[in-house]
Amino acid sequence: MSRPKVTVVGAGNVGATTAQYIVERELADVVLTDVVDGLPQGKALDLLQAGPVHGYDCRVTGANDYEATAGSDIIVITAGLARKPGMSRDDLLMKNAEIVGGVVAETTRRSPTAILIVVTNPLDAMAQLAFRRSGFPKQRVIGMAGVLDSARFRTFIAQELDVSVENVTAFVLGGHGDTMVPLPRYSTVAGIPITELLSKERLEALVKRTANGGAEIVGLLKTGSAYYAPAASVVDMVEAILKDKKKVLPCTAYLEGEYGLKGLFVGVPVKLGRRGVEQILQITLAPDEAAALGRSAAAVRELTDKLGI
Ligand code: TXD
Repeated sequence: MSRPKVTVVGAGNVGATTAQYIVERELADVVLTDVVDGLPQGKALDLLQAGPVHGYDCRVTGANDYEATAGSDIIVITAGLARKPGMSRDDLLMKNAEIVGGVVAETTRRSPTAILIVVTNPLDAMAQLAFRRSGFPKQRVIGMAGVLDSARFRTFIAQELDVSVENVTAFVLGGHGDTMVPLPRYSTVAGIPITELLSKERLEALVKRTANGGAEIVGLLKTGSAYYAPAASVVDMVEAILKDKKKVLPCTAYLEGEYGLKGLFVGVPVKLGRRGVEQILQITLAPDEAAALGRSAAAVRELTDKLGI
């Protein structure tokens, strides 16, 4: 049986780390592409040479063009510019739209049955752009943000209560960024809602830190943005798809009436399997949660309107 094939576009921090985690878990052969001459080839060769030490046989190929990407099962798009300190995700909008649009055209032509996982910011708008440009069915275009945002929330909850991260599940909805909507009443420690374990004030502080999670790391790194947790989050999605796990994860998906939203990519709980987004799970929101989701969707809509998509 041949291994699945995953193309990772963009051999920067998130892209290269994604490639690394995929082969370390022996999930697929990886093709890594980038516009910078030698960068994807060098990182691919380096990763290949870690294989004997780690004990993986997955092939890793680097390229500056798209020929080697043909017939991919999944295409992960990380190409673009990352945020610098003081720069919002939205500042990236126009530049990254141009990059992602080009990447989608080149890759989908060669892998017409692939599933697209979009990572480039501003995430929700880039997912929508990829959906429109690819002409793919909505099940096969997914944005990564919720897994990361909920991982951050889980980290802070586990730290605060001094419990294992494995005991903590967290639920976030909405767009990636300042308007995301963490849902504490659906976030639990071994099944116990965290609203039972944390004071309102502490909870608010953790929610705030989660929403600001990306900026906190940008502020520390100064020359780039987070990549270990983002790459781990992408690979969780890749694994759920390739292994047809039917795993429920918060992902950015195209809504057609779910949660009262139409024609827009927003973060919601989805079931991920070999066909991509196999189901969108709907829950009843409290009025304040619905209002927060509405505000988040409006922020996404502002960007998609700017792009005319
Ligand atoms: O939660 C999330 N969705 C995110 C998103 C979490 C972390 C990072 N997030 C966004 O992913 C970030 O704001 C950026 O828009 C992307 C990639 O972040 P990364 O940290 O990996 O940025 P790098 O290290 O600058 O890498 C980007 C690479 C770089 O090597 C460029 O040369 C390359 O993209 N690039 C391209 N590759 C292929 N094709 C084209 N056109 C291209 N343009 C740039």
